[in-house]
Order: sequence, then C-alpha cells, then structure tokens
Amino acid sequence: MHHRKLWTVLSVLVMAAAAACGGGGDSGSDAPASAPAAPAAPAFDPATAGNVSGMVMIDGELPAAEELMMASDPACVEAATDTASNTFVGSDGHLGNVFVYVKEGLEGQSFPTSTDVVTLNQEGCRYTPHVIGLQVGQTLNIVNSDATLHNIHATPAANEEFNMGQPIQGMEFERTFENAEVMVPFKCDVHGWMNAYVGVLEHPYFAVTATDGMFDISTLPPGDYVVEAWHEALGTQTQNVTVATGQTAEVSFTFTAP
Ligand SMILES: [Cu+2]
Repeated sequence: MHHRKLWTVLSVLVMAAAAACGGGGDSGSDAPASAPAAPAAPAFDPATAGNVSGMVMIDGELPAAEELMMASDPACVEAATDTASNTFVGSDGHLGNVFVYVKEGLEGQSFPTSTDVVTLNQEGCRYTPHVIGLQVGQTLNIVNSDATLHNIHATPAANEEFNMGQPIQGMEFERTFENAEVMVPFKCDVHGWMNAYVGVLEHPYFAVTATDGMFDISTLPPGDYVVEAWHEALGTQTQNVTVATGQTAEVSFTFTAP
C-alpha cells in the first residue's frame, strides 16, 4: 500500500514536470496515435479507375484438411465447431485463403488509411479469419470469444513483435502496424494449432480469396502493376497486369498441389 502511494505521488510529480516543460503530460510513449487525421484527398481521380479480378486455382488434388488436435485444452474441445485446418481450403480446383495484392506499381502514391476496423476473432480455439489484409495504420481489433486463455503472439519481421494474453472471454484489444509486411504471422503459444496471417500494405489494393478462389481488387488508378498471390504453404506467384480506365483486367493464378 505504502509503495503504491509513493508511486502515485512520483507519477504526479513526473507528469507535472512534463507539463511544465511543455510535454503536455503525454506519458504514453508507445500509445497508438488516436483519431487518425482527416483522410487525405485521393491521389488520383476515381473517375479514371479500373479494376482487377480473377481467381486462384490449384492444379492437382487439394490436400485433405489436417485435423487439429485440441485435446490439450478441454475448453477448446467443448468450444470447437470445426477442427479442420484452414491451410488448404477450396473446392472444384479453386483455392481459398490466398492473399492477392498489388506488389509493384503504386510506389510514390499515397492513399487514405481505411477507417474500417478489421476484427481477428479467436473462436472455437481458432483464428477467424485465417488470412487478413490491412493497411498501415488501420485498426486490427483482436477478440477472445472463448472461455479459455489465448495469447496472441505476432512475429513480424518489419514491425514490432507483440505477445499479449487474453485470459477472459470477451476481452479485446487493438493494434496497428507501422510498416508494410506480407505476411505477419500470428500464433497462440497456448494452442499450438492456432495460426493466422495478416498482410499489411501502404495501399488498399488487396483481397483474400474465399473457397471459390475468386478475388476482386477495385478502384485502382490506371497503370501497370505486378500482382502477387500468396499462399501459406504453396508460396507466391506474380503476374503483370495493366489496368485501364473503366476496364476490369482479368488475371488468374494456378498453384501446383504439393
Ligand atoms: Cu489459444
């Protein structure tokens, strides 16, 4: 108790000193910037925009989804509604959970950061969605919907690593990423089978394929681009795409089954 009081007094003194020095009492050095600035004007006239759409296929047999073994946590066994791995999802030769994005061609242009909050949910002891796209500075809200402890361990290469526990159902916290990175891996150190991938880009031109393998990337400035498709087990592929005003460029990718 005594220590706590002393600590409070010291904190007040430090804050007063900071305020006196013009520091404004802002002691949260690594707090995320709140209230993003008003969106900048688009870097191009949307009336000139074009689109890219297409599909991702798999050549050969889609590997059978691995069964996730959750027996180490009875709460997971109880909560799980689906125990099939999300690594290989798709149907009829179409591949899901592929991150498709503009890799080259937008350098030097700036785009407003989306104010949409993207949710990464831990539900039934798995991450939903399994693959996510985000812009630099866009808010990712991480939620624990399970009545068990999860810890969210992001292991980026170009951003700051974090590792936070969420012991109680309903807990949530928000994170943003400062640098573009494809992809940021997420894992749970409690449940070894839980993983997710977050692609972080400077611009909003990305998509994640659903099980039908389809993707749409819309309202792009006209230009020549390199589009990449990323899959967690099958690697990456790129294609050159030219986008013209009012047109939708079709592009498809085919990965070879392992
Ligand atoms: Cu977990």
